[in-house]
Amino acid sequence: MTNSPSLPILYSREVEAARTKGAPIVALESTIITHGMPYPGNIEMARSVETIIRNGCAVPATIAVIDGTLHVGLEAEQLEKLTQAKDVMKLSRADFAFALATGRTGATTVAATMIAAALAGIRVFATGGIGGVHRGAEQSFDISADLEELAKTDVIVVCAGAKAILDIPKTLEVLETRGVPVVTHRSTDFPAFWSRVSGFPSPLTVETASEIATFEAARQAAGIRGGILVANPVPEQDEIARDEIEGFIQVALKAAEEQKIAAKAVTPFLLDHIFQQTGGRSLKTNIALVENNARLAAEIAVALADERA
Ligand code: PSU
Repeated sequence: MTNSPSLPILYSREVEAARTKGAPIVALESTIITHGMPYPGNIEMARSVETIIRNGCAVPATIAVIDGTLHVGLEAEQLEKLTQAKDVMKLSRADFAFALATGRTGATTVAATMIAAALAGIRVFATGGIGGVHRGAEQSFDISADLEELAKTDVIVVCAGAKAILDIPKTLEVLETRGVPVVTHRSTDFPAFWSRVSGFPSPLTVETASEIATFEAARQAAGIRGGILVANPVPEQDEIARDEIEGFIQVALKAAEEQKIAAKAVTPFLLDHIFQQTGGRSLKTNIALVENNARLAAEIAVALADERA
C-alpha cells in the first residue's frame, strides 16, 4: 500500500511497477462496468480496453472503491468480481468519501475517477461518454457532477462526446462557462456518443495526441487548472446514425418519465432501455467507442511522458 497525502491507495501490481518506472498510465472508470453495461458485455469491454492500453505502451488503471479501500488498478480477479457484483454504489464527488468512510464497495463515475486519478498522479483517463445537462434540466435541475469536476480537477478525459440522451448544446454551454476546453479529435463537430456528429460545432479541434500533450503543457505553463475534455468520435463502421438513435432515445425518455426515474438512476435506466430497444446494437457501439477512446488515451499518455522527457 502506498500513501497519497493522506488517503491510503491500493495499487495493482502493474500500476505500482509503472509508477516506479514513471511509465505512462491511463485511468479507467468502473461505473461504466457496473451501471452502464449488462454482463457479460461489461467484462468483455473491461478486458479489451485494458489490453488496448497495454498495446498502446501504457498501463491501465481501472479505479473502484472495494470494501472502503480506493483501488487504482484492479487485478484480473477483482475486475471479474466487480462485473457481477450486486449492491455497488455509483460514486460521484458527493459520496466517494462516504464509501471510503463506511467500508462500502462503489464504482467511480467520471467525476470520482478524476478525483482518484488526480490523487494517484494519473493525468489521462478514458471513458465512454461524460454526464452532462439532462434534457428538461430547466425543470429537473439534473446536471451531472462530471461537468463541475472537469472544471476543477487536472485530468484529461477522453470520451466520445456527451451521451446523446443529454441536452448537448446546454452541456457545451456549461463547459464553456466553467472554462473547460472541449477539443474534438479530427472533427469540427462535437460527437454524440453513438453518433459521430451532434450537429453542434466543437469549440476546438486537434489532429494528433501530441497536439493535446502540447496544449496541456501550455495550460500548465499558464497556471490554468482543471481538466481538458477530449472528444473522440466513434469509428464510422460502429456508429448508429443520429436520426436513428434519436427515436430510441425518445421512447426511453418517455419510459423514464412514466416510471418517475430520477437522479443517479436516470443514465443507467436510459442506457439499458436503449440497449433493449436496439436488441444489443447500442452496446456494441458503446464498447467500440470506449475501445477507440482507450487507444487515443494511451497515445496521449505516451505523448505526455515524451513531453516530460
Ligand atoms: N460512459 C459510458 N457509460 C456509462 C458512463 C460513461 O459509456 O455508464 C457513466 C460515467 O460513469 C458517467 C456517468 O460519469 O455515466 C454519468 O452519470 P450521470 O448522468 O448520473 O452523472
